[in-house]
Formats: sequence, structure tokens, C-alpha cells
Amino acid sequence: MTEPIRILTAVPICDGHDSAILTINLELMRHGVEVIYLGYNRSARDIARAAVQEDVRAVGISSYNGGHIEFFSEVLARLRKWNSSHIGLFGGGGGTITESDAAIMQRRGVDKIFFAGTRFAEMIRFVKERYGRPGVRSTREDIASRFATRKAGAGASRPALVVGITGPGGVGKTTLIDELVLRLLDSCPEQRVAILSHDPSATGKGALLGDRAAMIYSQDDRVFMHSLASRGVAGGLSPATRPWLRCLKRARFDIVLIETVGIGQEAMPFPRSLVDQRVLVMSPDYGSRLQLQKIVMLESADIVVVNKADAPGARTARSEIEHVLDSNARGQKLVETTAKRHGDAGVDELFQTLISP
Ligand code: B12
Repeated sequence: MTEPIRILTAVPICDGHDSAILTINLELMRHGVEVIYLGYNRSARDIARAAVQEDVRAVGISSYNGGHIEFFSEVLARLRKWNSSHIGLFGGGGGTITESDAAIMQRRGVDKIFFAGTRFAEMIRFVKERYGRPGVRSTREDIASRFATRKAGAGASRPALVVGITGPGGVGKTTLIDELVLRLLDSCPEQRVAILSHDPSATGKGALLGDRAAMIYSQDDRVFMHSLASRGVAGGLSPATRPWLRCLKRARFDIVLIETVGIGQEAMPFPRSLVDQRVLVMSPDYGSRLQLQKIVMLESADIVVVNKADAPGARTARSEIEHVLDSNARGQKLVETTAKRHGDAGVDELFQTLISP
């Protein structure tokens, strides 16, 4: 089967006009494109790094607050620096980008600028025609190794610690991962972390891979993040998860965090052969105790995190989950976190538990 076109989209730094790009993301997705959305207020450096890590065919930028000639040029320069001039660049921005600006931008290497009033069908046609066929193919090894480089002699050669993180959609897995990454960057200055993040998609269909938009600290040269669409595979992972994991281990990342698609009452998506630690993230609003008994993953997780510990019902949730874990008698750990709170003691505890089990 042909690989879907992968496109990274973003809004530049100091710009919060995301309404147009959010609609364009959905249109691209509906037409079979895998869209990795980086969010708004993003620097040229973050955009280029993400484009390389995500192995996209092109970057689409929506720019309204001016400075677009310099900004688009900077993205192109940063792509060149990462040896990735094969990644295309296109965009738009209502009436802010004039025709003469667009002409300068195109002379500098931007593929196309779309003006106010352009129909979505025209943009989709352009994307399919221009980026439909794979150009230069980088191997997974080639991409990952660029971000795993360490100084000679630095760091240990012990195998990567692989942590699988799963749980229902909306419980705050991505925010939790971002906070764990912050702690790793702060406390282990030589270490590098990789994140494999999954979102759902049907076979042969497009996908909106949006976890990067919620990441703040993970936009760092010591962090490698790759978004994967499930492409019809049930259970929260993707056909490409294992090959990517093998490659990240070979590239000697210190920690690999694997975030699943948001899941419900299915069995644990992580076989023992895949990860060292299995973390189930829940929020206090799982429903009744009866619902809790149906969560099979409570049996197989090594660590259960109750996130949103500041939400109503958190104390009840803690004691109900504690009860289940006690009766499992497997020595499973329960940690309460409020990942959205900066410097949360629960996330500190989770981080320590993971790095020194
Ligand atoms: C909606 C809007 C807002 C909303 C934004 C909501 C949101 N979350 O996006 C709100 C009210 C919050 C807002 C705030 C501000 N805004 Co405003 N805003 C607009 C407005 C009216 C429409 C932009 C829009 O979304 N259009 C809808 C899209 C779908 O259509 P389009 O723009 O024509 O885009 C087409 C193509 O360009 C293409 N396209 C666009 N992007 C991309 C990307 C890709 C990849 C592709 C393929 C195609 C593509 O798709 C469209 C299809 O036809 C414009 C004026 C205008 N008419 O452009 C001002 C405008 C952009 N805003 C402006 C300003 C000044 C501001 C504020 C600074 C105001 C203030 N003082 O607070 C703030 C800044 C906010 C911030 N954090 O950045 C100025 C910018 C001036 C400049 N660059 O010099 C404008 C031009 C208004 C003006 N004339 O003064 N704004």
C-alpha cells in the first residue's frame, strides 16, 4: 500500500491566528493526509526540527502577524542546516502576505503561497500533486541518529529504559510526558529522550497527529519525537511502533517513552517484550466502582497514575483504585499527579520511580 503523505503544519512565533490552519488540517486529513500539527507560536527552529523528526514531505505555515518573509526564509535555512532541503515549504495568511511578498518568498525557495479566497480543493490538489510522490527517502536510522549524538565518552552505554504510557483520551498523558521530559532535561544533562506518540487512523485514511501541539519542553534538541498513526491497528499502537523502537534503541537514546492512542477497556497494549515499565494513566472521573472493575489494564500496569488529582472525586478515586491494586497483590505503585501544575510533587515522584525503579 502507498504511504500517506505526511505534512507538518504550524503557526509562527508571536502569532496566535490558528483558526485557518485548524480548518486546513481537517481538510488535509479528510483527503488522506497525515497531518502533524505543531500548534501556534512556534519558532523556525522548532518547526524545522519537528519536520525532520517527523519525516514529513512538506511544512505548511499559516502566518498573519507579519515578518513572514524572514520567518519562512529562516525555516528554509534551518531545514538546510539539518540536511533536509528536500522537505517542501508552503503556506498562506489571508491578506497579510501580499503578492509581492509571496514573489520574494517563492524566489527564496518557498513552493507556494495561498491568498485569501483560495478554495480548499485547490490547496488539496496542490499538496497531492506537489508532494504526492516520495522524494528523498531518509531511513529511520538516519533520522534518529541525528538527534542521538553524544559527546565522545559521555553517557553510559546501558540499554534504553522503555516506558509505555497508556490510558483513556483526555486524561493528560501528553502533558504528563512533557513534564517528565522537563525533569529529565533538567536533572540528566547528558541524557537524550525519545517519544513515540500514537493517534488513531483507519487503514489508508488520513490522520491528525496533534500531540506535539501540547508539548512545550519536548521542543528541544535533546528530545526526539515521532508521531505515528495507528493505520487501522487495534490496541493503541501502530505497525511502525516496533521498527521505530528498535531503531531508537540502536541510536542509544537513554529513555524512550511510548504514548498510546487514547484507549478504553481493552487489554494492556504493551507486551512485556516491548517495554520495561507499563504506566496506566487515569483521571478520577472513570465512573462507578463497577467501571473500575472492567479496566483490565489495572491488573497488568506496573504503575497506575491518577492524574488531575485536584479534580473533584480524586480522593474517592484514590481509595477505590488502591483497593483494586491491593487485591491484585502485585506490588503495583499508585501515584497521584496534577501534570498541568508546574513543579508538581506527584510528577516528581513518578519521575523518580521511573528512573530508579
Ligand atoms: C480571525 C482574526 C483574529 C482572531 C483569531 C482567531 C484565531 N484563533 O485564529 C482574533 C480575534 C483572536 C484575532 C486577534 C488578533 N488579530 Co487578527 N485577524 C483575524 C482576521 C479577521 C481573519 C483571519 C482568519 O482566520 N481568516 C480565515 C481564513 C480561513 O481565511 P484567510 O485568512 O483568507 O486564508 C486563506 C488563505 O490565506 C489560506 N491559508 C491561510 N493559512 C494557510 C496555511 C496553509 C498551510 C495553507 C495551505 C493555506 C493557508 O487559507 C484560506 C483559504 O481561503 C484577520 C483579517 C483578515 N481578513 O485576514 C485579522 C488580522 C490577521 N489580525 C490582525 C491583528 C492585528 C490581530 C491582533 C494583534 C489584534 C490585537 N491588537 O489584539 C490580535 C493578535 C492575536 C494573536 N495572538 O496573534 C491583523 C494583522 C495585521 C498585520 N499582520 O499587520 C489582521 C490582518 C487584521 C487587520 N487588518 O488589522 N484576530
